[in-house]
Amino acid sequence: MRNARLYCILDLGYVTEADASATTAGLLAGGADLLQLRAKNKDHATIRRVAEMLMPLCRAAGVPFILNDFPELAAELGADGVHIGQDDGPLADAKSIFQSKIQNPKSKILFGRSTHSLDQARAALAEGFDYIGFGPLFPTPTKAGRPAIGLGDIAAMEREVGSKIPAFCIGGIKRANLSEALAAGARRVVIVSDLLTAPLVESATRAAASLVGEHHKDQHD
Ligand code: 3NM
Repeated sequence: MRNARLYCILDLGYVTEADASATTAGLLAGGADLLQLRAKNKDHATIRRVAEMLMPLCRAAGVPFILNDFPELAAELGADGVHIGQDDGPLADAKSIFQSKIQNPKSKILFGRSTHSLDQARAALAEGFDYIGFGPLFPTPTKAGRPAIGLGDIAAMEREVGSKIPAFCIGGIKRANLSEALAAGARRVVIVSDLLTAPLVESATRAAASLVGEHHKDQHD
């Protein structure tokens, strides 16, 4: 987790259930370091079915499988982590819901929080989250209506928060503008639609992973 640079999301808004496994295999083969299942407006049965297809692929690749929302379902499924938003309550509540349902106690479950400002990023660190998302940097159709926060606070966020827990910049990041985000100080990124809609998911993911990795090497950290 500490070394994760590219966080990919299998978002059922872009990928059909029938294509979920093949697309996930492409993301993993291309170098995703973390994989989240995001399934807004889907029922639990669908989420469970898709998660059960994706989890063995993630496990075989040694990549943590994170469920967006639903700590209870994440525990039942044996996911490696849960990602929650600003409106999903305190970390302590998500943890206790998770703990009440967990079947096989694990040494480490990852809890991630979406943050949309430097203050929210600081708060998530103080609360004890294992990692954060920080964005959206650019306008994005994946979270339509949420205003972009721009690139100006990335450096301060990385200094104050990203130096303590992994912080993934997110929102409207594509291979085409990734260098811009990295130049502004981003060290880890989430890329969703640009990879899911690419004709060749694996090579698109590999290109993104290599851009993040190369930049990182240049920074000597
Ligand atoms: N969360 P894309 S932005 C899921 O800012 C999500 O918290 C965001 O998708 C946040 O790479 C976002 O297609 C969408 O823009 C990311």
